[in-house]
Amino acid sequence: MASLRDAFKSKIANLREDVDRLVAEHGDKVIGESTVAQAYGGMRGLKCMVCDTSIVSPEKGLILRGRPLSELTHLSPEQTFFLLLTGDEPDEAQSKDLQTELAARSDVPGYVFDTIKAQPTSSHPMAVLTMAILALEDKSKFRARYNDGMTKNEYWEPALEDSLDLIAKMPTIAAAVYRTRYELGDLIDRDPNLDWSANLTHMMGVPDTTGTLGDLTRLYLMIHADHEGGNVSANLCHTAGSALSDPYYSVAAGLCGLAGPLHGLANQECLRFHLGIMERFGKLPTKQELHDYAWEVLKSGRVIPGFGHAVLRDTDPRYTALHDFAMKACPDAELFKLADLMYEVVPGVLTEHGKAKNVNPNVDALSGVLLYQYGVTQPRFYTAIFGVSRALGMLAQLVINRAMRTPITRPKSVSTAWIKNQVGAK
Ligand code: CMX
Repeated sequence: MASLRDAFKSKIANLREDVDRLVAEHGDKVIGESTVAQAYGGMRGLKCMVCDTSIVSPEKGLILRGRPLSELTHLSPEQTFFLLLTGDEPDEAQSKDLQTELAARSDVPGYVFDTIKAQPTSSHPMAVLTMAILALEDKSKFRARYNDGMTKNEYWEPALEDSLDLIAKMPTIAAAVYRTRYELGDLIDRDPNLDWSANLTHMMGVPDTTGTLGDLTRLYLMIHADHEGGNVSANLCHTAGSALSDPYYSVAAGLCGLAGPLHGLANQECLRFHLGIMERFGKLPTKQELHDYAWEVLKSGRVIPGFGHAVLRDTDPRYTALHDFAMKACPDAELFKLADLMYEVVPGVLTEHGKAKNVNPNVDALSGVLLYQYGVTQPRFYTAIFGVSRALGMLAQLVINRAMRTPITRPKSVSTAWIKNQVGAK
């Protein structure tokens, strides 16, 4: 049985050889072009970076290591990290080994809790989570080894060490942010009998009234882990890491992007949107009422959170995974019924509106509803839970990039005057 480290190590030589040959033999071949619209339009669709952990197909959605998400939702988040990093699903012994390793690394130094407690309760949980991760940076083995001198070939080893340390501590840190930020009393110790996911909600102090809280947490943390390389959080982590900023800095950079309302914060916005509707109508609205309200929102210049996507052009399979779960766990919950009503009404309204390229729901249309239903009733915390999960994907990508000796990111920017000159515009 090879541990995660050995399993990944055994792949590196082949990966390097493969890519070195590809670049040597085909380095000058064109794989895409960039247009003026892309340069001004958030580089949408521009093929200029590599990510082997997952891809997002506009029609099929998330595909992890060549397999659609729908085939993989049985995996725990830790097993997903193994898969993302090595390309292989871990066997039972490897899964157990990784669990044990994460448990052994889970202690968080006291000064990290002090950092969390020092922030005012007005601070957003994402800001506090990011600060807490930066407080841990002094423990970076990557930075220590770099300062001592190491070759490029060795970068991946301390990068993986830092990644495992950080992943192991993320639930404890996030739970401390939650309990401190919402003044819920003393911090709760990790339960050695629970896995990485279940420990997060256990340490948050969320009561498990149905015995299925662990299942929801595992699913939530699994489906949010990775979404190829170009999304804001993964891209920011990648760019910071390419400068050889260590994994703590790099994940913090990614989380700062995740905190934006068009990206990870959409889950908070979406739940607030749902609660706002319930408050306004005092009951489940009729289809007509929801239709009119959606139009009111659009006319006021706001977006309808939980719908649309930069890459997807169909219903997000992460939404489908959560929907399947909700159908079993809370089919009669009012908020779930509202989410279903939104699914019936909003795509039509967005189609009439005529702007959004994708009128279907994304993961955020349901993720907050489920958390709320299970007793996590503070929407501002939702993105922090997303962050715990997204750290897995960001770090798998980062370790692979250090193993592949990926150089510093430095695309070329051009000026508007240059573009005008280039295309012959006045
Ligand atoms: N409500 C209203 N308008 C929307 C919309 C929505 N849900 N989705 C897209 N549009 C609008 C855009 O704002 C844009 O308008 P302008 O031309 O006036 O700027 C137009 O439709 C075209 O946008 P697009 O090309 O379809 O989508 P983008 O790639 O620009 O943006 C996204 C993608 C996700 C930011 C956008 O769909 C949105 O704001 N959705 C709501 C927020 C949300 O749910 N975000 C979560 C994304 C999930 C994830 O990060 O994985």
